[in-house]
Order: sequence, then C-alpha cells, then structure tokens
Amino acid sequence: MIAAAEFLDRGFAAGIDFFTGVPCSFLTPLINGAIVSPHLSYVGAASEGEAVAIASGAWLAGHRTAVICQNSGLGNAVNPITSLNYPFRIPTLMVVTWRAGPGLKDEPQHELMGRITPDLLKLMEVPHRPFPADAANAPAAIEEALAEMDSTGLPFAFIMQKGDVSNDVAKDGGGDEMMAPPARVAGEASDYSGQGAAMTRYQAMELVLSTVSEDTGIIATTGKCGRELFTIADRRQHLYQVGSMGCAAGMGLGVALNTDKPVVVLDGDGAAMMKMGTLATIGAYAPTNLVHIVLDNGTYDSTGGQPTVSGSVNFAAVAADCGYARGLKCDGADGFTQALAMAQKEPGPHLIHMRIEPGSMKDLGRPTVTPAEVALRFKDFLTS
Ligand SMILES: Cc1ncc(C[n+]2csc(CCOP(=O)(O)OP(=O)(O)O)c2C)c(N)n1
Repeated sequence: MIAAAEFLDRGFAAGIDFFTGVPCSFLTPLINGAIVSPHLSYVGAASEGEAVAIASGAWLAGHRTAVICQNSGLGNAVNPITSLNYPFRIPTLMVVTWRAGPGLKDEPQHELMGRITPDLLKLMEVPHRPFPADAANAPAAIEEALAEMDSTGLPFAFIMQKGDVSNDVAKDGGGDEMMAPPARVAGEASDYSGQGAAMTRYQAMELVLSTVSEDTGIIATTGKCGRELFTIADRRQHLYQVGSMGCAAGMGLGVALNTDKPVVVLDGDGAAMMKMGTLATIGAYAPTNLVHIVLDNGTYDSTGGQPTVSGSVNFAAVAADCGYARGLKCDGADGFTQALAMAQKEPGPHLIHMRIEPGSMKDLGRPTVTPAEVALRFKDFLTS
C-alpha cells in the first residue's frame, strides 16, 4: 500500500500537475489528495470521456496530466481515447480502478468490465501496469510511464486494486478542507434573435474569424465544422477535432484553464447535446477567457442532415443557469455580431447559441495536416 500523498508527490516531481476525473471509492485518497493539494489542479468532470477531453486541453496548454476513474468509466472514455488521444497523439496518465478485479467478489454491474479491463486497455493500445502500490517502486513506475508516453504520445494506464492506496492526505494537503469550485450564481441569458439575415455555418465562422483577436485559440467540433474552418483558413491556432464528437467544449475548458490566451470553441448542436454535462463543468470552473459558440442548424448536418432535437433546447439559458457569465441567443448576422462583441468585452465564460441554416459550403476541403501535426502546432501556439 502506498500513501496517496507519496504517489502524488512522486508524480508532481516528474511533472504531473493537472488531474481530472470522476470518483471511485477505491480512489478516494488519491482524488481527495489531488483536490486538497496546494500545488496540483483537479477538475471534477461530469463523465470520464469529458475528463479525457479536459486533460487533452490541459496537455495542449503545456501540462503533464492524469485522468483518474473507475474501470466502469473506461467505457465512457473509449471514444476520446480512440478518436482524440490516438490520432492527435495526446498522452495522459490514466489511473483506472479495478472493480471486480482478481479475487475480488464485487457487484454484478462490475463483473464483465472487471473481467475485460486489461484487455480493453490493450485493445485500445493503451499500455498498462499495476498501480505502484509500493512506495519504493513508485518513482521507477512513474518514470517508465512518462518515458513510454513521451515516446508514443499516447496514454498509459495504471490499474489500481482495492487497498492499493492509503489515506494520509494531511501530510500533503495540510489537512485542508476539500473545496468544491465556488458556487456560481446563474449568469445572464439574453436574446438577440430576429436581428439580421440568417447565416450558414460557413458565414458564421467567417464572421467569428473576422472579429476575434490573432492570439485566440479556436477549437472546432468534428464533422463539417472543422473542415469548413480549415477551408476558410488553416492556421496553427486552429484545432480541428476530427473525431471525439462532443469533446470540443471539454478540450476548450482544459485549454482555457491553463492559458491566458482567449479560447473559442465552435460546437455543433448535436455534439453539444452529446456531452451536455460539460456545460455544467464549464459553468462551475468558469474560465473567463472561454467563448463557447454552438452553431445550431437543427441537424446532424455532417452525416446527411438528420434532425436533432435542438429545436426545444435553449442552450443560452442552460449555460447561464450552469454558471456561464452570459448565455446569448441569436439567429441572424446582426444579432450574432452583437453577441460576439458582448462576449469579447466582458469576462466569460460565455455561450453564444447561434441558430444557422443547415448545409455546407461548396468545395469543402478536409484538413491536409495530420491531427498529430495540428496538435503539436496548436501546443506550440499556446505555450510559446
Ligand atoms: C461518437 C460519435 N458518434 C457519431 C459520429 C458521427 N458523426 C460525425 S459528425 C456528426 C454530426 C454532428 O452534428 P452536429 O454537432 O450538430 O454538427 P453539424 O454536422 O450539424 O455541423 C455525427 C453524428 C461520430 N463522429 N462520433
């Protein structure tokens, strides 16, 4: 058994200073230790997939990161591990607990995942080792994990069994109370609808590009949104999320919390609804430099225009109630211009819910830079 503080200290000495995840009772000392530690950041995510996206953003902004979760949450993380970390070559140290692990009589809901946890990691090409439960082995185990991640650019996992880690949080955190992010009052929801001509996604994105400052990092959701952004302009401050639907906002949060630069997330209505919990996480952690734009065409436009259920969703009101500073609703060029100006004038986070026409530009390109190149140049843009 290793003391949580010992493991966290060893990790910190090796550069791991940003944690995110979802709790498991096996992890309690480790998560609580990360929360109270004065030198570590911890973001409580709404889902494990969101945690992987947040960690990816923090990595792009220059941190070594860890995602801590239960093995049942590995299921929630499969999509970003395979379609975000893998193509973009974004590493993170995963600490995954092993409910229903070897010799452990556990609840029925853990039985199957308990049996397949190591195989699932292997299938996803995530190398794994037992969590270093012996303090003497921890430095070497952490070094091995970091060396492996540095050479592959991919995640590495420690599988933690019940009782691997003990609670001596006071040693590390000085016995501090665990602090939740400060409770936020609801932000202000405003409606700029009915002003100006309707826009397409392409036109709306051109307007965004013409108003944001040169030092703004822009993360575009999967599908035609990223492809259109690439076609309009390909710059190192653009990140085209080719997969991991729903993860643009989580990544934006991870970036925004770790940079002073302005950050814009270009989301789709389908993608935003896929990980709606991220609105709550953003509202709670409230990075002032984040503008989240939902380009709502009422369809899954990229896959053939099937209707979404966004017609009854007021993203601006939801965001304001989640703690965004402002939720701004609009559906025309003039309203969008006003919303963008407001979002850039005042500290955020802000969400702009822009209703647009379905359809895409003619001669739509596809990023010719590889995702790994896009990630490295975006990281370079953020950290240099
Ligand atoms: C997890 C996952 N499910 C489904 C898809 C297929 N897919 C790619 S783009 C897309 C539509 C996205 O819709 P929306 O976010 O509304 O953006 P739009 O295409 O309308 O711009 C879908 C369903 C995917 N890439 N990943």
